Amino acid sequence: LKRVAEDVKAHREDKVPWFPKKIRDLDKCHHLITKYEPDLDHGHPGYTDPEYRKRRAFFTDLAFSYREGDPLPRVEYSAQETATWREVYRKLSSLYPTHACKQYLDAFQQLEKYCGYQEDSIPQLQDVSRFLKERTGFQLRPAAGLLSSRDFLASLAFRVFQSTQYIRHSSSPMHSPEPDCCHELLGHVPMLADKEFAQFSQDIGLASLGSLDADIEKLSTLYWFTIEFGLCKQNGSIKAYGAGLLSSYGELKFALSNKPEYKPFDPEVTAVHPYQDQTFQPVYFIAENFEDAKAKLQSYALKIQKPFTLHYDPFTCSIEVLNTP
Ligand code: HBI
Ligand code: FE
Repeated sequence: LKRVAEDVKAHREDKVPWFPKKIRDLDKCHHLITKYEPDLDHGHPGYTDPEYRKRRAFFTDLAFSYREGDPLPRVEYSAQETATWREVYRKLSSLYPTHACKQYLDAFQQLEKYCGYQEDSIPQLQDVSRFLKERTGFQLRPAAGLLSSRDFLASLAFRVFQSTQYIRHSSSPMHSPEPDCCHELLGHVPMLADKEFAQFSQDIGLASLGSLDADIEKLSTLYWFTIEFGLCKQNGSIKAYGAGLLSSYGELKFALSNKPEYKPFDPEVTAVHPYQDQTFQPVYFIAENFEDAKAKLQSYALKIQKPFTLHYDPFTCSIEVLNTP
């Protein structure tokens, strides 16, 4: 009996990775994947631009000194940065009416009306976060760059979206190897204002808490083919809801052309499908609608083996751990 108890204890201590239990714990969820950064990636358009790298160091400091509860830092963007935003905003917003799903279009209109979305200035994370909090309870916190999947997904469990605040290099307005504020503000933010989509995002986050690396990998792949590159059916046609599509002029057109392959969204299949982060996706997964995608994801999440059950308490924004062995 003692032996069994020790095994259970060992299982608990060795096999369950640490995870945040309260929103303040997200201060520890900031591990970066640095391979696409301008200081390290020789192919980055900012690699040979010391000014850009200096500017990026400023944003890195802002993100790393942020603590839960601080006001989101407001940034004064340069004329060059604003010009990059303008070009991205103009090109992309010309495609949205025909390519984006209706949830996106509704939210985008609201963001233009109430949140300062326009081509002449980059919206402030603080204003956007306040807007989202009123709609779906989602809030933003500044991130220094591409975060580890585990940390990034964990924050979604608390309806916190870790958002970069810097903008891509001016020499390459139509493409960025890393997430930047164009990707976050034009790709992610409008969808996070939709209730159903917000719940879907939080559910992926909750499923990730305390999961083993192999399950984190599958959840990241699900995240990739839905939140980043998802398509959905709408009134008999196919529309985009994924942020990677809605922030990429080239891929948004490609995804809705007759070139790629389409498959129905099915978590079991989608979670193990190989994906591309260097070129356009050869395959996209189509959701019937968000309610259906959410139900399918929830039954997938129930099958992830964990030695406890988790409950999110929305009043305290914390995780309750139940039935530990
Ligand atoms: N980090 N800052 C940031 N933004 C993302 O969109 C993001 C991330 N890390 C991982 C990630 N997305 C996904 O590709 C999954 O691995 C979760
Ligand atoms: Fe993203």
